[in-house]
Amino acid sequence: MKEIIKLNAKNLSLLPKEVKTPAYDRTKIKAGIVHIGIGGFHRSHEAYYVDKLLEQGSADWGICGVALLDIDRRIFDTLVNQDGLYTLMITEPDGTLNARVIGSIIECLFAPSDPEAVLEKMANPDIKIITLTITEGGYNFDAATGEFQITEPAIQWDLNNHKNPKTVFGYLSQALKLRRDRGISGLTIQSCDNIQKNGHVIKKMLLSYVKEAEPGLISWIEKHVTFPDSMVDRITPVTTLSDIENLKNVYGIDDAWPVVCEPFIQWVIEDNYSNGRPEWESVGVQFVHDVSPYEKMKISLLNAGHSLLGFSGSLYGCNTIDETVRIPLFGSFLREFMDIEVTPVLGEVEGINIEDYKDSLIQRFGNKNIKDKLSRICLESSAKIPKFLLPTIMEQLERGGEIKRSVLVIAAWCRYLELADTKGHDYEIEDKMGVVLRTEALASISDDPLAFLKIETIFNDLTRSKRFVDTYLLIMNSIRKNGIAETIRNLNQIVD
Ligand code: CS2
Repeated sequence: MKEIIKLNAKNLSLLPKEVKTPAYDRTKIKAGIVHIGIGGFHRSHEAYYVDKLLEQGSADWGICGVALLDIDRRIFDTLVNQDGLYTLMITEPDGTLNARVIGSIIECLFAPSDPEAVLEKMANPDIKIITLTITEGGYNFDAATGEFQITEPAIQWDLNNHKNPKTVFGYLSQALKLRRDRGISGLTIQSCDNIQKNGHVIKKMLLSYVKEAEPGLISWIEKHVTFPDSMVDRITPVTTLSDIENLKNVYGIDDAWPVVCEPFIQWVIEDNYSNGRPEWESVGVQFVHDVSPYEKMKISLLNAGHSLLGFSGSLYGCNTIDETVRIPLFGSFLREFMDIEVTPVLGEVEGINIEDYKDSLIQRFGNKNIKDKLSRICLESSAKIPKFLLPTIMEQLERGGEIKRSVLVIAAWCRYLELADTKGHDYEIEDKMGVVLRTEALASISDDPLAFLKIETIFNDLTRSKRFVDTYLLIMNSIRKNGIAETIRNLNQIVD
């Protein structure tokens, strides 16, 4: 029987030779980055790039990972038990598995039990960058107005409990205040979430918070802190028990929380750092003057494409992205959505051939060894859809372009909410706005057909567009009556 080795620093040298392990002395690495949100995506993306960087000898750029929320306790405990180590299971389309133990997370902190340690760490002069993966919903802005939601209970808590905050805004503002009061240099705050102009957004949200919490700090932030925009990409499904078993069976590694991901990886960043940065370009990161075209392309093709497959695939009874995209009806529908509705709103993207990019997305989605569950894609859609899809609909409405495929995604989302948890439909609603979503989706069957679209914090005033509303009603009606497949098949007849 294969010997099973528990993953930790002491056992690294015992792992099989085929598994790449950190080639650097982790005890000599200093943390230069604090990262908030040590979920799967951070561990497949930034932590991987930093691991490669440390391999090249940049010893000042290790990561201190912060688990911010109570629900992050499990990942925190797991990483602490494994000395910050975990296995990245990079899975090729042909099934080849490349396992790499990542060593770049050299410290971990759990904010709910020691907020002071987190504030002190962020204020430490060695820390030059704070990066964030706090999800699209974590930025706390009203999708309709784009304004910071100051009345949110957690934000109100932070305003009254400066030393014991709960949100990223409370932490950042107090840490920046400590830096200013102690005469320490500013730093860079870098969002790694899928939001267009993510740097601008975090800056605007943070300053709105600071205006209430510490108004005197605003000018210092303006002068000493930068917020680069960035586009991030690597498909990272939720780790399953069978991934954990697979790692044991193939390599004999006992890792309580490995991360599975595709081989593709991309990070395009605006070169705007206030206090130095690693030489990320030496490990494949691309620095550009304006990230917007890259972000827009990625979010409106990849992320919105995911949502399209997520809802329509779920209604059809599929479980994963690869399974859905490989059904010709859905694969071609996705491609039409990309070609007819998204491509016209994208400008030139330097160095990228959009046709090739779309081809590669469809191939990446089809990687049958990345079992990316539709449930992951559909969760928290109230935060995703306004960023991934609504901008495309709005631009197409303005330019008189087609919208029916994008609108079908909204109707499929509403139908998904109507059916969730009913007999024969085992999908769940995992969304901060879940109760409102479900209530309004159900109300749209009986009371007011537009009830769902009238959720203003998501759809703003889109119901004022007659073309949008008419298209939606026709498609919704057909999905309810004939199902998703028939509706896609006959879409050109349903809406001219
Ligand atoms: C997905 C993303 O959450 C989602 O809906 O579209 O997590 C996607 O897999 C990543 O952004 C890929 O880079």
